[in-house]
Amino acid sequence: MQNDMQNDMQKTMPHDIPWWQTAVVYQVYPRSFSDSNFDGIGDLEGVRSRLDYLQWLGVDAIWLSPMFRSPMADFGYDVSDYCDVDPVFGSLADMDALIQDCHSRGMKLMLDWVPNHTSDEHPWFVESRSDRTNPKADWYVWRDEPANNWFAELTTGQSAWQFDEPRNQYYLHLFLRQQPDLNWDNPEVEMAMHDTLRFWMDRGVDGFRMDVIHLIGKEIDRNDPDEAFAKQQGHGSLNDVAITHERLRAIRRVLDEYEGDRASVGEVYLLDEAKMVEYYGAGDELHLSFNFSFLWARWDAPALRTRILTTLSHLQPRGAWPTWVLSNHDVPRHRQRYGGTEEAARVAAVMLLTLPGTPFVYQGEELGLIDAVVPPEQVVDPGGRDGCRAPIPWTADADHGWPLGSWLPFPPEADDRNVGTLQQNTDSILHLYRNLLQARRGHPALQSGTFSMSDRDDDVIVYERDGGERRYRVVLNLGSESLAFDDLRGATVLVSTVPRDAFASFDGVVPAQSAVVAMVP
Ligand code: TEU
Ligand code: CA
Repeated sequence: MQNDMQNDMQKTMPHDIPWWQTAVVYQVYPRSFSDSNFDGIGDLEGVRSRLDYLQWLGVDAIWLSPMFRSPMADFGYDVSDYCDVDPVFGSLADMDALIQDCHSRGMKLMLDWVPNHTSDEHPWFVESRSDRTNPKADWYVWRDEPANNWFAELTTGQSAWQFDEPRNQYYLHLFLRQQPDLNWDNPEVEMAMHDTLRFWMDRGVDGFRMDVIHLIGKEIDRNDPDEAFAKQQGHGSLNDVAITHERLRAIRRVLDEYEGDRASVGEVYLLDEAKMVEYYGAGDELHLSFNFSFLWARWDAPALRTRILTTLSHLQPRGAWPTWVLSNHDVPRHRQRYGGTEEAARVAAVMLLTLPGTPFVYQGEELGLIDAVVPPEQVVDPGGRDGCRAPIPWTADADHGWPLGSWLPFPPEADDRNVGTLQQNTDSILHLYRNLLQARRGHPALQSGTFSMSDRDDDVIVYERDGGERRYRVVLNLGSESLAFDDLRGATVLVSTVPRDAFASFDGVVPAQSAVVAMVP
């Protein structure tokens, strides 16, 4: 084992570790999770009714994608009131009940704060666009001419500037034109947005996933030299300016006004670990940041080893805590990206849940889902992301727990890949996720032990987590040949992606396309 990736994560005893470091966070995309009133759209009561399931699975925290009031041009990422719940999802009273029920089960709840832009139906924008002198005139980014060459996301090759009457000016929108960018250079905007955080922390939420948080600082009156290259994806993944860090420190101070480790995880959509890590600041900006370089890595052992080691080499010297994410509501599900086999999805689950840092599980990945095939007439997302947002199949019945249908078609194989069916089969991928979550709780070294990766150049990723008293070896065999580890003969296997005879002693052999977590004898 190489020792160069050792870190001092384990030096803190488990009880000193904040919840967001040991937790497994489960992303709920509320439209597609569970529908309580049978209008075909998931809702807050639906989430609440499934907390038994999430507790059975063993997750520690929920990140709830936006449930704020919204015209739904971007399915909730276009907010028209940060301090209310959209009627399609329920009411503020439903949110209070959800927060309380999570807490009574020892689960944390994080909301999805959308600070870069509002909906064009937000009263702030309605006022701002009405003329050039109203009190909100400077709350958005207005110019007489497009101030730069930036492209919008979620549309192909569309300018990020939209002409608007009656101001006879252009406004900036890095996403849809129904999502005007807020002007964070205006201190009134910054204060108003801080108050939206306080509103929810007063109601008890434990933290926030912060949507495209690296965009709240911009150098607007400047062309981007790489923009032509970025035409297909938009300006977002190129934007990285110093002022954002000052604003993140101010946001951190708002979180720190509250008791109880209120946490932030930023969607820093920069495909470069060295840039991404800056958003942790000196421990005074984000608590956690997503890591899209890892998410987009190929299912290939050398590529993954490189991304893991690169990530840790940037984070560890700063004491920044890593996150690991394979799927979310914006990208094709990872089983699909990794070639479609369940074997790969199982090995990926072991990797996700044993790397050093906070793992995020996207609803449905524990069922091994791939994306729904959405026929052209059923496409609703302008960004082409409907497939990964398909509703969760709860039962093997024809309606899969959505009695009057659902807003999107079900994923493939829903007759077999549904919660009810997989719960009954202890060899299922769902039970694998559950076993991994149990193993993390029973063996805290898997949460916060040191990490060291074996130096190899084959199709197998091998690393150890060391808790001081016990060492655990994780073997991820992505290759096509089985591999024998002599020193693991007789070891206790905590988790295996292939069924094993519980009474037989471990022979140290890890078959092709499989993974184990073993206690080193
Ligand atoms: O996503 C930001 C983001 O980087 C995506 O737009 C990504 O580039 C795109 O989905 C291609 O994969 C966040 C939210 O997660 C997304 O759902 C929103 O649409 C977007 O911000 C705007 O709020
Ligand atoms: Ca509903």
